Amino acid sequence: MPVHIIPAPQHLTTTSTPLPHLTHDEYARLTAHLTSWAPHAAAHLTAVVSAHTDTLVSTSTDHTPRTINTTLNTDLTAESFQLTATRDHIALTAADQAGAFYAINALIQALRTPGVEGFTAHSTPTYPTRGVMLDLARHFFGVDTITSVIDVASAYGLNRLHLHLSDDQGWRIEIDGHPALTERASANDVDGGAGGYLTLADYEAIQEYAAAHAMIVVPEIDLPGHTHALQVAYPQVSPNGKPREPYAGIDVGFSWVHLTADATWELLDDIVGSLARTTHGEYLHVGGDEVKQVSRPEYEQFMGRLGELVAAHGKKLVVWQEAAGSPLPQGTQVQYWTHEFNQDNLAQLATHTGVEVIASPAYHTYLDLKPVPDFPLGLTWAGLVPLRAAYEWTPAAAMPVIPSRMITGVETCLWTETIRTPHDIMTMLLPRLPAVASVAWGSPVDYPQFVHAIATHHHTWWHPNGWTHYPDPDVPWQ
Ligand code: TNX
Repeated sequence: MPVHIIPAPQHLTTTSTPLPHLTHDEYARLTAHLTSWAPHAAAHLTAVVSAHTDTLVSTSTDHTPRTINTTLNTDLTAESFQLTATRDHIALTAADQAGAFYAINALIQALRTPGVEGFTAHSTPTYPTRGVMLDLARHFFGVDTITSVIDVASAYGLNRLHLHLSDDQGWRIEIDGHPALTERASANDVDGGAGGYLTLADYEAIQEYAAAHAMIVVPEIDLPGHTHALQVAYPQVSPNGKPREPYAGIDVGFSWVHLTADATWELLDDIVGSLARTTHGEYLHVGGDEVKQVSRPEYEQFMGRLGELVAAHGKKLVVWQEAAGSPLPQGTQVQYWTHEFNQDNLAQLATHTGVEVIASPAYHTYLDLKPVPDFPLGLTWAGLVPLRAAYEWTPAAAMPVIPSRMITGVETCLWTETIRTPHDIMTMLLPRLPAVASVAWGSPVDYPQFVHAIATHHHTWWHPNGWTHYPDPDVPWQ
């Protein structure tokens, strides 16, 4: 059986001879090679092999020990790799640590399939930013669930975990010097439930786990709208200064902070400062979406000032598309999510210089939207996102207003208004996350090959890992 790697490599040749599993000795030699220059890939290989020894390790002695070569080649495109795996040798060349991690993923994917043929793959990501967003604000999820999302996302080549850490319903991260925030604004969710928040130690643990899986974390504090919870803790930053009760519901667009008060900017300086100090990656996401009740000039002035604040704390900015047209610092990433609203400022976005665009068109990437009409979970405001819609699209065609040279990323989003458990998360992510991840990688294979790969090589592995999936009717599940 030919190998089916997801995301599919741009170049793949197969040999006709089967690829026997590696023996303990071969894994040990491969791990030792990698440890010297790609320790995360080595550790990942060790972890997967020890969790799945019975299915991944051969005890047979019917082939002579393979030659094993690994090479760092910094002339390759960032995160890319070349991998040959046959009964005689394993040769792995990677541009960097991330490339080595993805090569190991490809090897593991291949070895999961009994009787798979040997192969050579050359694989290079098309978009440098490949993300998954998890909304912790509507429902809160802790470290264990977040690390399982990292497991799934990194297995399919995503390199960014965007955490939506504040919204009307709750505040989800500890901020240095402001215990009141998490004491007063975290114990709530869309059901009026217990909520919760990440301590700074949790946040550090998540970032370390992400780094070990070739991912960075981008925290989002949504401003100036989606801020009801912030105002529950700090009424002095609300437009009228009045106390507020926790909000359990799923409306959007009704809250905003006082845009110019000193109290607002002093608090934001502390919040951005704490996040900047505790975030390893170079980006902070500061929202900017769905601010329906302030004038456009006031909004743009606020976003411009917020951009300066983030830059003063040494970070680059990510914002939702509504912020296009505001004075944004060079290097800002603007995250596109819909063409239903905001046509004017999308046109403005196209004229920005030094700004990048991340493609998150809801119709293809919002995995909180239902895959079929009668699905028990999910929203429908932008229609349905069946598996095919998550796979068959291109960023350029989905965002016709945006010049393709500006597009540097693809991100899939999981909002959690209707998502309550870790099982709900996996059901919405699988099998659609590998589909969006394939678009982000720029995989060349067509949809029938993708669903065949899911059916024959992939889902059998999900359940032993505790990952549930939606049985999309397009997939010939076996
Ligand atoms: C729109 S996308 C939102 C979120 C909702 C989501 C539900 C965006 C920037 N804002 O507040 O949770 O739709 O799909």
